[in-house]
Amino acid sequence: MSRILRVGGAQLGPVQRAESRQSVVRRMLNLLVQAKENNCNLVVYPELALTTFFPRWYMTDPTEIDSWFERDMPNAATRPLFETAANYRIGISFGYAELTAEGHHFNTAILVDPSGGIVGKYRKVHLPGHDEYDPARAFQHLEKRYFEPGDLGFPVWRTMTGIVGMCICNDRRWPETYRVMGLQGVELIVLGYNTPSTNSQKSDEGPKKRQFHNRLTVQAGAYQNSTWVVAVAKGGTEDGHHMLAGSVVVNPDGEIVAEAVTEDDELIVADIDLDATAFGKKTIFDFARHRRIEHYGIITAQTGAVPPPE
Ligand code: CDT
Repeated sequence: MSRILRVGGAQLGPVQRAESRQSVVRRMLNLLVQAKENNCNLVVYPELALTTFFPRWYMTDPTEIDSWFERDMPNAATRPLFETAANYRIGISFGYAELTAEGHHFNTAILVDPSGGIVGKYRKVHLPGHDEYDPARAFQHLEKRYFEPGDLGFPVWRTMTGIVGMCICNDRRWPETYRVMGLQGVELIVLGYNTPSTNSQKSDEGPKKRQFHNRLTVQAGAYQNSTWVVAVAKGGTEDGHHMLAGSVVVNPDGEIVAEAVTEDDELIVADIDLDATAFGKKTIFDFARHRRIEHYGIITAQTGAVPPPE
């Protein structure tokens, strides 16, 4: 049986603060129509796809904060996306801010299979930024204020003929993210990101270096775990803040096989042969043969670096 999936990376251009969920969903539907015309089986959208990247705003009013979150999924705004995707028999994945019935706030992504059912949920583990207003930064990145760290780990799911996992934005910079999924045999990792084009704490770190780090981490994660990775951005200038764009599909050798050329709504398409993950998993990254876990304990025993005494 062929295990070739045609995947669409549905990059979104800027989403302004005033833009409604309904308007963003219309843009997502336009990309879904393009995906249908290209015979895609799966479409991946960015992190926090339904709104502007609101953690750049410092807010204190809980009602205002909660207005950026979704209490149900699907809901009235996103139902057309679920229904159209199911009608087209296309799986989708997208990110949104999740407010649970118990009042917990997460930066979440879901995986929806071609029948329209949610098969997987992931809550962002590595939250970047800070939790209080920081006047020293050129702009704010308040994910630690608005979200709790994800509580679901890094699960993978058997769906769409493969083993699929998710992570979100900053997670892609951490090798642990890929390795935990790699140890579950992951064949395809889908992720969305919202990366500012400059470093708010280092003004000379601009788009060129940020794009280098973006690709470095995603390509390394793919290669070292012999998995496909589809990384999908928001791009362009959101409320005066430029976002990185640069969506890519990376093969299990770590090579880029499709990449966005604009900073706007754009669909990139690639055929992903899930069987192409097997060679690396059987040879250089045959974890069962080559990993030496007796030397890795420190990775889960401590968080910060502890240099040797002087
Ligand atoms: N959304 C997100 O996780 N963005 C981060 C920015 C890091 S700078 C605080 C990223 O890793 O791209």
